[in-house]
Amino acid sequence: MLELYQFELSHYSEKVRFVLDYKELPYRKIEVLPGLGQLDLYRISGQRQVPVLKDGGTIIADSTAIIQHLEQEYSTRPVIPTDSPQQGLCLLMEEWADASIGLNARKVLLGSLGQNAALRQGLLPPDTPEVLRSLTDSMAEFLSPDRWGWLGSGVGFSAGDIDHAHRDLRQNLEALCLILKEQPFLVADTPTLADFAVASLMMYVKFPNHPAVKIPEALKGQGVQGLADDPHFAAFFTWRDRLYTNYRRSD
Ligand SMILES: N[C@@H](CCC(=O)N[C@@H](CS)C(=O)NCC(=O)O)C(=O)O
Repeated sequence: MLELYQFELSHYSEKVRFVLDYKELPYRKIEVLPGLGQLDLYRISGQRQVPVLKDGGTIIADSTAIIQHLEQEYSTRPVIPTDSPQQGLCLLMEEWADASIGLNARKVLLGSLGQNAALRQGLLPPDTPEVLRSLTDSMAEFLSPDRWGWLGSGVGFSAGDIDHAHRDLRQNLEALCLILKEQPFLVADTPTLADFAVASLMMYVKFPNHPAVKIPEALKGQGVQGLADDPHFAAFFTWRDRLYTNYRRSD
């Protein structure tokens, strides 16, 4: 059986899980322990990031490489169109989702931890003692991005980086809403890798409320203030949630 080394909370792992589900391929998830578990991952894959797929004797790191492998080896329900312009658009969008949405989403999530107690608490490991939980809340002010300015660019992200990421994501969400107003999916009449990449990489902007995503209940439906709750982007999140309902499998 296929084995996926992953973090449940990783949006790049989510992209692979979404495609595995769409292709109806059974797989076993192996949750990697941040830190120590990544040493084992390094031993098997030569690098320390998730996701990594083990398919028999083949080990593949990187979500894009994994999905290309799946597309080659398992032809049912292809996710990369064969028609040239659509294929080009699909591959471009996937790369844009990985490089732009994925990184900006990480920044805005970090930036909103200071303001959103539900996000902050949901992201703590479930076994965090109560005393540490309340300490995290009383330190919340210090998590606010404008407190980080003095830390410089070497530590976390500066408040300016976070504002910039926010602006980029607003523009991305506007563009996505415009495309999806006219068509059911981003590049074709059926879902493609572009849809799964964009939907998954937006995970940190608004966490999906779907049973297949095994994240703390407190996180489900929560998101980044000013993006997740902006009515202008409701159409995008409704589309994303429908993609989950139709194609993500609960087990
Ligand atoms: N380009 C990679 C990015 C993977 C990535 O950033 N993984 C993160 C989790 S979302 C990770 O493993 N972080 C741990 C680390 O860098 O040590 C892909 O598409 O798979």
